[in-house]
Amino acid sequence: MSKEDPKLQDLNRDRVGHEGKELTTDQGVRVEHTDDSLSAGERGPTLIEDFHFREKLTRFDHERIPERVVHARGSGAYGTFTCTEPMTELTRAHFLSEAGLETPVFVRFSTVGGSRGSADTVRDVRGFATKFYTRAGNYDLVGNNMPVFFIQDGIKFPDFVHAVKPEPPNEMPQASSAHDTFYDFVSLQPETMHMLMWLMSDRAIPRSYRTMEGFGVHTYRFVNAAGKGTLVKFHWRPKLGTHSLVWDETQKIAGADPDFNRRDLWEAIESGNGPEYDLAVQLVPEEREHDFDFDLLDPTKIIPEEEVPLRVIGRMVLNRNPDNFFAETEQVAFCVQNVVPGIDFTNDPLLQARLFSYLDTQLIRLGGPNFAQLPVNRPVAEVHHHQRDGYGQHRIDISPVSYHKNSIAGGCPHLASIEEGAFRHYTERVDGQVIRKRSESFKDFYSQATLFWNSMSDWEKQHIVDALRFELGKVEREYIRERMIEQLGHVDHGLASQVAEGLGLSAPPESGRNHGRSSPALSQATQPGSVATRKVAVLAADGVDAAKLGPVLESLREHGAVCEILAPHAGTLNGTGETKVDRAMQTMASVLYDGVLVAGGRDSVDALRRSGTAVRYVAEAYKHAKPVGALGEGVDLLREAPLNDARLSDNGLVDESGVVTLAATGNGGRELDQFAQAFAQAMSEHRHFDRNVQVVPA
Ligand code: HDE
Repeated sequence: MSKEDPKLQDLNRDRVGHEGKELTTDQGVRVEHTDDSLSAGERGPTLIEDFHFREKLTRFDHERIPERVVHARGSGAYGTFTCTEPMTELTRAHFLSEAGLETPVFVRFSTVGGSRGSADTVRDVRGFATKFYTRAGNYDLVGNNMPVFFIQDGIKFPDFVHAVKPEPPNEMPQASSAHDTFYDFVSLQPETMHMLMWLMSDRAIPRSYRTMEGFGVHTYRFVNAAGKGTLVKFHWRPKLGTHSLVWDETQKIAGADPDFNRRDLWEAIESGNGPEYDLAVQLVPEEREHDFDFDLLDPTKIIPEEEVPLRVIGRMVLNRNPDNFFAETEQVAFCVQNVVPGIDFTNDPLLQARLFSYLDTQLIRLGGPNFAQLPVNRPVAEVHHHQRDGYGQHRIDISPVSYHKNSIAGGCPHLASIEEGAFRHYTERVDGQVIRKRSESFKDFYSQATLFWNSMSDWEKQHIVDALRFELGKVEREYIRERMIEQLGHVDHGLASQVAEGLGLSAPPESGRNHGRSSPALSQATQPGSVATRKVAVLAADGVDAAKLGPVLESLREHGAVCEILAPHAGTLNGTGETKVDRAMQTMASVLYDGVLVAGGRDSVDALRRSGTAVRYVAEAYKHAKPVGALGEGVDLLREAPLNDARLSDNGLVDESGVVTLAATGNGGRELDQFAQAFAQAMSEHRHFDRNVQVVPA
C-alpha cells in the first residue's frame, strides 16, 4: 500500500456531467419533447403508452428516502487527512503510520433533533462524522461536538430520542429541547446532567462548523502490531478556535438564513478557505485504566485535559464541496463498526449498541445491503467477498462460486494473515455473570456536571443560566420544572438558585456537593481567534467617503476578513469615487455578520441615520457583543443606536469593548491603518462579553 496508490483518485469516478449531451430516458433513448404529455387529441386524455411521461413521474414519486431518525439535517464536504505524528508504536492503523501520509475523507456535520429542513442554528448537539477512505478499508469516526453523551447504555437511546423529538400529539416543537417530554426524561435520568450542561452552554450554538470541536466520545482502543492495546479518546480541534453565537442571534438567524452553517461551510470551501482541524488523542495505557475517579467505559465522562494531555497526530483540511447533495451528503452511510486494523472498540455499553444500530439504520434508509457500493461509501481499498445479490447490486461478480472454502475458484478470495493486514479483534478476557445491571462505577452522575459548571467564565455561566431559564420556561408542567431545579441543585446550588429565581420557584436546599474542581480547558473564554474568514457588514450609502474606507477595507481583507458593502440600494454608490454595493441592506441582517463597520461621509451617514435598518444593524451587533466600528461621520450612526454604556469619543481612536471609532477630522494614512488594526483585533476576539449588555431582542 504505497503513498501513490492511484485508487485514491477514485473518489471522483462516478461524477457525471451533461454538458453538450442530449436528454434521454433511463434507457438512453433520446427525447425530443418533455413539456407536453402524449394525448389523444390536443384536448384529449393522456395516453399510457407515453413511457417518457410515466418514467418521469415514477422517478419523481420515488425521489425521497427516509430521513435519518436523528441527525437528519446535515452538510458534507470532502477533504484530506494528513498524518503528522506516526503512531506505529501504538496502532497498526496504516493511515496513522507515516508522517505526511494523506488519506481522503468525507465529513458530514449535522444537528441531531430537527428534521431535514429545520434551521441550522438551533440549540442542539452537532454531529461530526468522518469517513476516512484508507488503503486498509474505510474507517468511520462518528462523533459529536460535545465529548460526552446523555445516556450511558444504548438501550435508553430510543427513550431519549423520543423524549427530545417533537411531542407525539402535535409534532411540536421542531428542533428544540425546550419542551416537557425532554425535561421529564432528563430530570428522571440524572446521568444526563453532565451532557445537559454542555447542551445549555454556548457549545450548542456554534458560530460555524469551522469553529467547532469534534469528539469521538467513547473510549476506543489502539492496537499495535504485537496485539497490545492502548485506550484512546479522539478530539478534533478547529484551527480557527471554538466559537459560538448568542441565543438571541440564533433565533433571528433561523429566520434570516436557516442555512446559516451550511452556507458558511459551503462558501468557505468555495473561496478556498476550507476548514482545518487537528486530530488529537488522549492516550491511556491499559494498566492505568482504573486510575481515574470515573469509569473510562462511561460515555458521560471526559478525561480532563489537565489529567491526560492532548497529543496532535494529524490534520484534516476540507476543501471540496459535494457536487450533488443527495448522492453524497444524504446517501453517505456512516457506521461506527467501520474500523480498520489497529483501531478497536471497548465495552462502553453505548458504543456496543451503536455497533448494532448504524448498519441496521442504513439497511432501511438506503433500501438494502448494497449501500456500501454507493459512490460516497465505496472504499478505495479493494473489496472481495462471497456476499451476493440484494437490492441495488452494482457489482457483477464473475467468480463461479460464492462460498468459502472452495477449490473451484482456487480458494479465492483467500484469507489474509495479520502480516498481510487482516483485521483481528482485540483479544480481551471477559468474566462475569449474565446480568441486566448498571455498573456501580457508572453511578456518579453529578461530579463532572459540576466540573463543567465550575470551569466556565462568568459570561459562560450566565449563558447557561439564561438557557435553562428559557428552556424550562417553555415547560408547561410545574412538577417537571421543580424536579429539574432539584437536579440542578445537585450540580451547583448557585446555578439552581439563579434558574429557580427566573422561573419564580424556590431555590433547593444547599447540597454542599460542589467539589470546587475545574478544568480550564473546557471554557471557550480563552480560545484562539483570528479575523480570517470573519464577515464584516460595511454600512454605506450615497455620499460615502470611499477614500477613507478603501484603505481600511484593503487592510482588513489582507488579514483575511470577508467585507461586504451593504447599502440602502443595490448597484453602486456615489461619493468620492464609485463604490460597488455587494448587497442591499434589506436582504441581509446584522446577525449574519461577525461585526459591523460604518463608513464615513456626511451624506452617507445622514442617509443611514434616517434608515431604521442601518440603526438596527448597529444596535443588534452591539447587543450580540460583536465588534462595531465607525469611520469619521459614521460615529453619528453609533450615537443613534442604543449602545448602553459604550463610551464614544469623536476626537480620536477609541477601542473599548470592541467599539472602535476614528474621529471625523484629521486622520491620514497612519490613523486609518491604526483603525484597521484595532478593528481587526476586535474582530479576532470574536465577542466582547465584558460589555455586560443584557442581550434582549432589538
Ligand atoms: Fe448516533 N445514530 N446513535 N450517536 N449518530 C445515527 O445513523 C445511535 C450516538 C451520530 O452524518 C443514526 O445513519 C444509537 C453518539 C452522528 O450520517 C442511528 C446511539 C454519538 C450521526 C444512530 C447513538 C452519535 C449519528 C441515524 C446510542 C456521538 C450522523 C442515521 C447507542 C459519539 C451521521 C444514521 C451522519 C446517526 C444511532 C448515540 C453520533 C439511528 C443507537 C454517542 C454524528 O443509527
